[in-house]
Amino acid sequence: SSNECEKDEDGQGCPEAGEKFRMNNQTESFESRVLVIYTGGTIGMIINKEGVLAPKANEFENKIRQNPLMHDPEYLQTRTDKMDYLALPAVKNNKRVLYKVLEHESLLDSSNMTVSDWINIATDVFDCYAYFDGFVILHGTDTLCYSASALSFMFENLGKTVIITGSQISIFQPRSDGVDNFITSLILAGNYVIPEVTVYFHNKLMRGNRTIKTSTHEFDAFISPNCLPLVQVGIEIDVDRSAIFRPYTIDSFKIAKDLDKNVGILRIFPDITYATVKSFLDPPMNGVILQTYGSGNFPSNRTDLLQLLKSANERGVIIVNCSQCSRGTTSNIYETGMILTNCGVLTGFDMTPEAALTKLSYVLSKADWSLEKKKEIMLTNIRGELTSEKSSDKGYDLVGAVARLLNLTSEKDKDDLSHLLFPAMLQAAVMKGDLQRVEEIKGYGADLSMKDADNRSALHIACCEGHYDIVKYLLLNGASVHEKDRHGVTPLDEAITADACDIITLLISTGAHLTKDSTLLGDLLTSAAGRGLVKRLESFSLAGADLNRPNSIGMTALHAALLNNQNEVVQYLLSAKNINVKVKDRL
Ligand code: ASN
Repeated sequence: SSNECEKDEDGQGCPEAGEKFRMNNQTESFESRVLVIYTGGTIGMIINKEGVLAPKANEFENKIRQNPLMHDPEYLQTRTDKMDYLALPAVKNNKRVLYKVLEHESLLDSSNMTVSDWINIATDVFDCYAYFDGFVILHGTDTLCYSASALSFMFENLGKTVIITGSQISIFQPRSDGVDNFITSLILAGNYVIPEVTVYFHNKLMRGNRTIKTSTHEFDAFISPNCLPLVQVGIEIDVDRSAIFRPYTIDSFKIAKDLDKNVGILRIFPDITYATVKSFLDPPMNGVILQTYGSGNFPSNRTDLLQLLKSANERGVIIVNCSQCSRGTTSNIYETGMILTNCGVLTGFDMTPEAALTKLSYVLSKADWSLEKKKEIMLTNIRGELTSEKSSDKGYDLVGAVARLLNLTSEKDKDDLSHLLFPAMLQAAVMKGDLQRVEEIKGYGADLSMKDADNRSALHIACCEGHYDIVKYLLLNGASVHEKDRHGVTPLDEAITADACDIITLLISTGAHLTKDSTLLGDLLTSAAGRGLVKRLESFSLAGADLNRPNSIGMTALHAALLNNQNEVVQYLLSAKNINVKVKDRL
């Protein structure tokens, strides 16, 4: 729809805004890039002249640069390419995180956040999507759960890690909780592909749309009452990969910028008046989250209110029933719950009020969806925000069976075993091109996005071997196009090397993009042209490469083809779109 910003033709996001981050610098395979979007909040506040905490423009990055815990200036000094990023100090067994800070024009206490600020954040992520491995959003804690929930719905087919964090004490004060929240968020965003909007706070990474703020003063300010954390951080970083909610679509990253503001949360209390409920449901209200008692119960003797709900539903207002309790789900076990269903009120399962409200706002804005479809989506788990009754059937527990045989009992042992068994089984099946076997292995409880010791996933291998059907199956089952192996190779790089055009097209439709910096890409193009590899150049072009991209000495593919008498390549290049025949090399 017109309010969705899609990627431009070369797959590199909206160029004007993201252009400043185009990769003119080499990123090594042991490095990753993270964009930090600083929106305000206590985390960056400084005591002002009046003696109170407030955000101050153009101060955050300067102060961070002076803090050796957050920036290691020496690391980038040795580089010849004058990279002006910040570099996190080295962390054992992790990639070196290089990061940029994008500061919002007006820094906000998050109580001032509005829908338009969510759109600004979403647009920043979208514009810079191709240039970074992950994103960290610094945000005030007060409305952080609303923003996290809203962004989770606004981001469609998200493939990269987005972490929102903040703090209770400013990062510039000695007892700050912000230092760990910031540094660990950077480490997680730079090292793990967790394609969700998440919240990192006090040693836990939680699904954003599952969080609620529960404390005004404790460092442990957020909980995820109905969903275990995705990552627990202690001495080790313990990622629960099976808990990650992945997109199961062949579609690229988009943002939905239109949210319906005519929504609200109505908390029921004893003796709430007819007038209050009536005025709440009156036009222009389009959607209401009803916060009811316990497991979704409503006073069944209030026929006056029930009639109001019924007629609002008949007018097309979507009403969703969520509990006032944070833990647990709404259900129809009592008569006092069932009566709401009879009035057309939808169950909200275990959604938080923030998630339910922002989801409703997102769903209502979809002009091309029918009212029936909007209601159906409200009942469906679309971003991991609810646990419905239809929980997935895990199938045969292969790891459990092998663990019993080997007398392995702890969860840690079983987890290690699954990381040994499944990647090996999957790789053997994928190598053979045996899709049926891959499906069987999934039935044994395998997470198809698991990686081996070299960080290679089943998708890498399927691309490298050119098995289109398996690539498609893996993508439809949550495999990530953004995972890089130990050498920084992506599934798209593999498909290019295999000249598998159909796979390249499929990966691009799923949001894959080239990750090589400009000159490295130029080197690859000139090398292919010099060797007469027309097909390879076609593959690069299909993957979004500009065939004019020069190599390190300013030579293009056309130069290399002419120099090496590769006539077929010359003909191909001259017939290609937008080839520049006038470009001069450095000599
Ligand atoms: N009032 C602050 C905010 O939400 C609270 C915080 O960040 N801890 O911006």
